Formats: sequence, C-alpha cells, structure tokens
Amino acid sequence: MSAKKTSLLYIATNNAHKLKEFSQLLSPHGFVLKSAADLGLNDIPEEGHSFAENALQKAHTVFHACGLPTLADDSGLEVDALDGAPGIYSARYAGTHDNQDQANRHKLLRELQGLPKEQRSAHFRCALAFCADNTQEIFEGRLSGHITLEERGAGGFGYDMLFQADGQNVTLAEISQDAKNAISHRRKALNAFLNYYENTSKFTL
Ligand code: ITT
Repeated sequence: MSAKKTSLLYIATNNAHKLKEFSQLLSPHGFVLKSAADLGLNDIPEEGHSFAENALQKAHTVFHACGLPTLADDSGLEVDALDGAPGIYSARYAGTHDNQDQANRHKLLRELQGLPKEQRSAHFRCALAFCADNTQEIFEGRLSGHITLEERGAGGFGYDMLFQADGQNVTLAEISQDAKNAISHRRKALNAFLNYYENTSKFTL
C-alpha cells in the first residue's frame, strides 16, 4: 500500500515515542508528518470515556487549529485481572511522576503481585481518529499477550518492558522497533486507516 502523492498529515500527539512510531509506519506510504507541537499545542484535552472518544477529541482539537488532515491516537493497556485497568488511564496510572513510564510499570507489577502467568493476560488497544474536511473516521487495533513477572528489555516505551505478545518469548522492549511495528496495536489500526485513505479518491487523486 502507498499513498499516490505526498500527503501532509498532522499527528495530534505530544508523546514523542508515539510520534516516532507514526513516522516509521507512515513515511513509507508517502506521508509527511507534522505534530501538535508544531502548532504550539502542548496540552491537548482528553475527557472522554473510551479510547475512541479521546482519540476523536484530540483529532478535532488539532484539526480545528490547522485545518489540515489530522490523525490522533488514544491507546493503552487493558489487563483482564484488573477488569480492564489501566485502560484509558494508562498514561497516568501511577499519578504524575518524573519517570512516568517506570512508575506506571512498578504500580502494575504491584497490582499483579502473586498472580501466575495464566492470570496475567492483557492487551494493548489503539483507537485512531482521522479528521479532515467533512470527514471523521475511527480505526482500531489490538495486540494480545500477558504481563511478565519483571521488566525485561530496554527498547520501546510505556509498558513495553512488561508486555509479551502471544506467540513470542520476549517482551516488546526486547525486540527491534521494526519487529514491534510489524505486530503492534498501532500498526493494526494504521493498516485500517491506510486501507481507508488509499481507497478514498478525495485523498489520493
Ligand atoms: P498523547 O495523548 O499526547 O498522544 P499520551 O501518552 O498521553 O500522549 P494516551 O493518553 O493515548 O497518550 O496514553 C497512552 C499510554 O498507554 C502511554 O503513555 C503508555 O503508557 C501506554 N501505551 C500506549 N501504547 C503503547 C505502546 O505501544 N507501548 C507501551 N505502552 C503504550
């Protein structure tokens, strides 16, 4: 799949790790990316009750500021033994800390202390909202696996050091960025977006 011409796309995120993954995943398809920071938007509200609602709110905020096609990601980790927590609260699960990702991982390990592998099932979810003139679409992706007993690996971000995808024997932080991008929840949601975008003539003609 590839866009037929170079397309400018705003990414409504302030998370540098997400932006890097979007860049790796979308550049081969002819997209040139700009970020929320390029518009001076450093704190985009997310007040919804679902990944999709939050993604739409972020996409609308940036689209109204730039008037150009915008993609927003709201994503997180749902752990079955915790009734789906941290879910939409994944980014600030442990409150606000200097080393936010590490504090979140430590809290998750504490919450799951004593549970064997069979009771540590979890999945990452990603909702992507796309806004453009007269257009609003949502795409979703999911990656299933389990939460490991300890942190392993040094790559990735967020909960990657604790997440082992089904069929793998290493965490997302122990594999290359390309290998993560091949299977991730973000990749799956982006595939759905690309399929839509590249088959919608008003964007590709
Ligand atoms: P923006 O709202 O600016 O995009 P954010 O980090 O606040 O940035 P979210 O509200 O969508 O974004 O929260 C996503 C959190 O879920 C993120 O901070 C991580 O803790 C976790 N997360 C999402 N995708 C992940 C991934 O691929 N690997 C590891 N953790 C991930």
